[in-house]
Amino acid sequence: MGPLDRFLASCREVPFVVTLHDVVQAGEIGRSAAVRTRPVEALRASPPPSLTALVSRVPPPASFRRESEAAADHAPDVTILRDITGRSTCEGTIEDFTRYFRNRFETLTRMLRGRRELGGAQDISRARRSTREVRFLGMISDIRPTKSGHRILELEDATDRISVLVLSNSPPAAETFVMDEVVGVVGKVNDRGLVIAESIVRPDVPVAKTFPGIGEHLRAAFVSDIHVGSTTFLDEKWSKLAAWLSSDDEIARSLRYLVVSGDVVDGIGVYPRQDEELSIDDIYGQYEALARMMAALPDHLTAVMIPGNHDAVRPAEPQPALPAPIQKLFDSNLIFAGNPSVVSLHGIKVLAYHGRSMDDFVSTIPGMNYHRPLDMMKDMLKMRHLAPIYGGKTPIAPEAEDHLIIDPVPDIFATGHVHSVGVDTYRGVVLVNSSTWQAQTPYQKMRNIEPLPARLPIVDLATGQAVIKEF
Ligand code: D5M
Ligand code: FE
Ligand code: ZN
Repeated sequence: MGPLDRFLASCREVPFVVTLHDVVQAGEIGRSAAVRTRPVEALRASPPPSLTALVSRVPPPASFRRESEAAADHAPDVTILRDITGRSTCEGTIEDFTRYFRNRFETLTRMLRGRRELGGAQDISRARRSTREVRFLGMISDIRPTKSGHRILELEDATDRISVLVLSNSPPAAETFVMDEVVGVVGKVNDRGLVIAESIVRPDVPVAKTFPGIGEHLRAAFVSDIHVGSTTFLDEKWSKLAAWLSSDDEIARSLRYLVVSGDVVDGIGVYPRQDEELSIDDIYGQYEALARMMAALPDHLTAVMIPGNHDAVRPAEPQPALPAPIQKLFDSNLIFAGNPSVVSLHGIKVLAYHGRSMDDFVSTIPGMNYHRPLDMMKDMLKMRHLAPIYGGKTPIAPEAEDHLIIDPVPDIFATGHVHSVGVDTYRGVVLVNSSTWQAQTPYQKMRNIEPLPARLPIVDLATGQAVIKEF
């Protein structure tokens, strides 16, 4: 047993405090994971490339290029590159947590070791004894202000822990750090064994990439948080959306894919007294209603659907795809994937994540709020982790491999959950937050959360250009 294992096994004194409650709950997570996951299906293997799909990758000569292609002329080309469905192994034991955090630490430090600034990084145990400039990597286990307005970060690796002073007038002071993120530090050790940080390096998206782009203007649209079954589901707005999707509008006709990023129904028993706010109080009834809505969408649209915290799968992330009895209610045109998932659409890598961890960003980072999902998504990319803060509102299942690490860097990163909307880019990654089809709920009113419903972000797969259409 290595030092990191020992340190994790004695978790009472360490940052990711595993209490008896956690262990009991983790057992539950493991059990429900075992019940709910299903075998890998044929869909997950790469489909044989159709002639249409191959041809569509070759850009036509400029003179032939059109502003919009008819999606109906192009076969779907969808491959799930990464998700947990059918691969859950954890039982929620202490060993599982140890293994999970070791995997998270090792994967993120491997990314950091590739950064020039961190060349020759040492173990913390060696860095502590150094008197010169030091470089090391660690997981943040504590963050506290000093009396004079500076900050002290406590960092740990498998060998030791060390205190890092971030002076309020130094460059890293401009950054906000969160518990459990993995960073690299360049600094000098003072005579009291404290490291004065010169720079703090995140795994990040190391270089700005260009959007790969496909040969023609096919598009993908993004929805989430439909909340079918809720009394506040906006059925008239949805009907408008459905009518537009089936219309002759050039953009509508060019939509080849619909990415549905979770909370597709309102669910049952998700929060106290939810029954008072349900128009359909049966979980199958809710998915049946959604299946009818999806079946009414035009055939040229292939939907990929992941679950969210209101859906009928285990709440712990990574969540597997919706279970088979629910999938059976839908047309074959729909592809079910886990939360999160990396899905290739015509070769464009889309990372779809419902976005539950944004609750933890909002409650941890001063100045964050539910209307700034794009800022939180940029932070996730900088940290290369979808849910860096452990032990908050986002339940995490300790899988052998950390599926919440952002790898590969996607071309499009889509979230939902906060019932806001926005599009942006970060170092060449197209960011999409996909609104909601639910009006403000009494709970949101109480928490002062103003939703921005019935907005449809659309991304041109040829250029990465994103627009938002309002209904
Ligand atoms: O989330 C809808 C909105 O409510 C979203 O802005 C997050 C917020 N929300 C949901 N659950 C919580 C908790 N537990 N704390 C704080 N804020 C929350 P939805 O997932 O649709 O219920
Ligand atoms: Fe939601
Ligand atoms: Zn949600």
